[in-house]
Amino acid sequence: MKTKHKIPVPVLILLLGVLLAGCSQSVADNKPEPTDPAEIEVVGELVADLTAPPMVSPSVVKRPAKKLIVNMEVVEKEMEMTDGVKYIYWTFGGSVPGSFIRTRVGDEVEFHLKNHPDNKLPHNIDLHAVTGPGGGATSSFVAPGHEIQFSFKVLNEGLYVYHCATAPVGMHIANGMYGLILVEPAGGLPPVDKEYYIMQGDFYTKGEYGKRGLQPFDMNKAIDEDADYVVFNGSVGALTGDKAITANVGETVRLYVGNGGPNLVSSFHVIGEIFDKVYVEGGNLINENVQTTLIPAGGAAIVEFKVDVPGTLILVDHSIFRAFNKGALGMLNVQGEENKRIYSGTQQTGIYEHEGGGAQEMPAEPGTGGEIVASSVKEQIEFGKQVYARTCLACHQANGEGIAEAFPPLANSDYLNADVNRTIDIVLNGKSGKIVVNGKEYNSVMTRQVLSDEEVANVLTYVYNSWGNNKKVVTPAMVKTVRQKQDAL
Ligand code: HEC
Ligand SMILES: [Cu+2]
Repeated sequence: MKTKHKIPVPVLILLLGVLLAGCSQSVADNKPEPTDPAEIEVVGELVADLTAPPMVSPSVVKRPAKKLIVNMEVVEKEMEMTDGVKYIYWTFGGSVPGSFIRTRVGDEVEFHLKNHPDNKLPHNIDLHAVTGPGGGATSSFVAPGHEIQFSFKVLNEGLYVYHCATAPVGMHIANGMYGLILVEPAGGLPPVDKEYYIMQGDFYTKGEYGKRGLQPFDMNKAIDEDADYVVFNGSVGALTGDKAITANVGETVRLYVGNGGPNLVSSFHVIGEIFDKVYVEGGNLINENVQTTLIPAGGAAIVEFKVDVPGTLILVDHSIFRAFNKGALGMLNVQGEENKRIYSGTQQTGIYEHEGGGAQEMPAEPGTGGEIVASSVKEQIEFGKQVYARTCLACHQANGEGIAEAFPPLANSDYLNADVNRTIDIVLNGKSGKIVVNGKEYNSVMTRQVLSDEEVANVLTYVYNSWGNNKKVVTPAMVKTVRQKQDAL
């Protein structure tokens, strides 16, 4: 409010009266907010500015609580895990971790979750910042090509993980379906010079670390917690070299650090720095002068420090083989004047380079089937098993047992065994409506699977030759015939 010193009091009262009567909003801005966040009224609407890691959107600083519209799309896509190694990631917003969401206490989030039409699977979202059933998961289950909307009021400040919670949950998380949502207090967090977003995750692939080609997810290794890759921001080297984060001497740096898991706990450490402040577990408790902070799977921490000397600071999981042999290593490049009073010494580069998998050979053959044509039924079954693991397993489960009421069994399925062309057609074109499998009724939707003739032949040969089915062999020619019939219609 503009007030000058020498306005007579009656005029001031009059002015105030006019303001009160005519402009309720500015009054709302000035009066203190209720202490119970549930009571905070929202003022206007805002579309959330979502950012891919390692960037974060600007602080909410002094903005009032608003209706905050979050538009997030689930995208399943192939990206690089490390040189020559590809992986099919499932992402919130196209990146691992998913887009950073910045809110403040009292915001009313209107969440729009879209599942891209080319995706193969249904997904949902569980936000740890949500007070309500499943953190939103129960209200957000969405099939490919669909959008779902749900709303929640942001009550607790802090840094929270969000993740997919669709069965099999571990697999959705292991494929990269996690991210962070920050809830700032009214007035925002104290200002700093640089802010970054980093999230650790562990990955499980059929091939060992560094084995080339498209590597499918390995359920058994995941259950054994035997990670091939432990990385920051989704891949080896996502924060090194020219992708390192940066700061200048004298600046304060705040890192929003999360751990998506699915399995491993992170001993987060920055080589060459001491955390001046840690918001322990992402909450309100502040610890000072910390060397290494523990970040549980499904948890987060905010760390802050001032960078005093130039050089490269190394971000690691101090379970140190993960850093130097599995990828959990990032870099913060600090530029500026040396300060010999704080640190003097030769600056060497290259001491903390990632070592790679060590003794692993580089095999010549590509990782999975698909592009290679199977030369025998045995090979068809072998390649088909891989297609199954990355395409069908999530719904029909590891041994074709399905999930009661939702996904019919492929094991010993009378429906499957009765008609091979109908089965091919289901894989090519999807299936909806009522069907009866082994005496149980299902009325759901299977989406069209985007696979080559070769892949369909292999996966069905695998299915028919597993779990008590009738051992039929499906050839690419049979798939082609069904596809052509469909195209002719
Ligand atoms: C997104 C989940 C999902 C995925 C992925 C999926 N299915 Fe299905 N599948 C279903 C659902 C749901 C039905 C039942 C559809 C209905 O009720 O009409 C079904 C039905 C079937 C059936 C007929 C019923 C039976 O149990 O015999 C076959 C065969 C089948 N799927 C094979 C596959 C194969 C092979 C793959 C992988 C290439 C696959 N499905 C991928 C969800 C899925
Ligand atoms: Cu998911």
